[in-house]
Amino acid sequence: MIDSIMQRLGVAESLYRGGDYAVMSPTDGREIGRVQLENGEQVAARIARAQSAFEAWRQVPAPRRGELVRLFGEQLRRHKEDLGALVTLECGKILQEGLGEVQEMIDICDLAVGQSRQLYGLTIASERPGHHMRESWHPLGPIGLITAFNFPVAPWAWNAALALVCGNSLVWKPSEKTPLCALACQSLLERAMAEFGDEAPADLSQVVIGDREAGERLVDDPRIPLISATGSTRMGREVAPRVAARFGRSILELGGNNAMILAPSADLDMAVRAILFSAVGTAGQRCTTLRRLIVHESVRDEVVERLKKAYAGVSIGNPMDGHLIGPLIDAQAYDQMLSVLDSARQQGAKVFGGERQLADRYPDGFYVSPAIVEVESQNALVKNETFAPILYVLSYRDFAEAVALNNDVPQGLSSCVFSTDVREAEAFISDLGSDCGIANVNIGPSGAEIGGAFGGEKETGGGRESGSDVWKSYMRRQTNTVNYSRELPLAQGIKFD
Ligand code: UN1
Repeated sequence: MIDSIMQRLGVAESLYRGGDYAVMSPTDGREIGRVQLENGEQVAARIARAQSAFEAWRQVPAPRRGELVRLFGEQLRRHKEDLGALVTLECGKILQEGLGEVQEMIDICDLAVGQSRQLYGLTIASERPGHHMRESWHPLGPIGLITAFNFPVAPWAWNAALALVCGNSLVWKPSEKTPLCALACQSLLERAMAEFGDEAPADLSQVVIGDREAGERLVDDPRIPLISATGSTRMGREVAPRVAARFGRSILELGGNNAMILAPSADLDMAVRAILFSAVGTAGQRCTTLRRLIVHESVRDEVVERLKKAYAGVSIGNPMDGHLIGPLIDAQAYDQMLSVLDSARQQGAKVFGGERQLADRYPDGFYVSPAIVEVESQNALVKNETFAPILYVLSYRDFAEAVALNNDVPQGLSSCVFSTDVREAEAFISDLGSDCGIANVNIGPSGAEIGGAFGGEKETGGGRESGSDVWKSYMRRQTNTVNYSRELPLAQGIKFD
């Protein structure tokens, strides 16, 4: 199956069979490819080529650059099924979600095409007669992209589509767990480039398959003015100071510990459906996964009962076969989940679910039933992000206490409230409400649309990707003052003669 998919996506066999680094499918633990890891020298050579590509690409008018992204979007539409299936095979999310991820890529391409005609600045009133002042935006340089296994294609596309229309070249280091998806995206982009013609330089976009050494080389290179990295807070803690040390910029999209406040006035049917999708979808491996349910004490028992029923009915199995929950990425993720659940039990929490599934059928695939963990307080375990389907349940009495619990974690990505009380809903998204980058009302915390800015505060890293005015992050801002008079008045009223 992998060969026919890769063939249709245009990836040469030598790229995914030739190397000595094995790529496993989490669906059954079997090898689906072998790639070659690149060393630091090879990465440095790529960066040099990216620099030349940037110098050519920035000369192409922005709306023309948009045309390349439009063609790329067409390729994605044409190959949505194959790329979605590859995402499923390589990272284990269910096919519906694999396709959804490709849809996010298509959507961001559409947004970027429109944006390519709107890279506009400002005109600003000058204090001096006969002067114009304005602000303009210029291409930035080769952009370094680092992405995680759980969303192997969409976050790259959020960055790439915008960075390309903004006139930049790309060097992408995907997770070592999902290199085949990256090779496939690169191949589709190259097809779009071939259709587009000579204006697109050959090394406009490159993929670095590598490990830590390759990543460090990219992060430390002063020719890369911006690093956009998606991954764990631990990764961000290493990347951010290294980039800052050379005065580079970074966009960081790191860990989340996303909560839902469930108020007594809420539509409970809707809330239970939202919890199910956001807590167990993607087997709990989204950065926006619902990890904490802060439920009013008056509805707690009813909600937990309904959730247990819903959890018991959810089908777990091979993500290609129409189930709702696929496997965890690997044995390490499974061990991590187990050890967290053990600690929770030792601390007196009530644990439901969290057992290995289908071990007979898939001895090397790590399927688990999603877990509900009822805790007394928001302790250290709850404050830590475990990348697995564990939903902690906490209860509250008054709304201010619930908001305080929502905010009392180190991460600040996504959050939501389910309430039909307009005062609570508005308070939650007010200055005094949720401290997260995303705060929703009567919608779960995951599954954001690309039109909004995506990212979060505190240990989530502060970066924003996708929609809104995020394109500005991929450009450099310039303030221009033009004197069209015959005088030379100085600012601040200074006389200098
Ligand atoms: C991630 O898990 O890294 O909001 C990104 C969502 C998706 C993106 C998740 N649009 O869940």
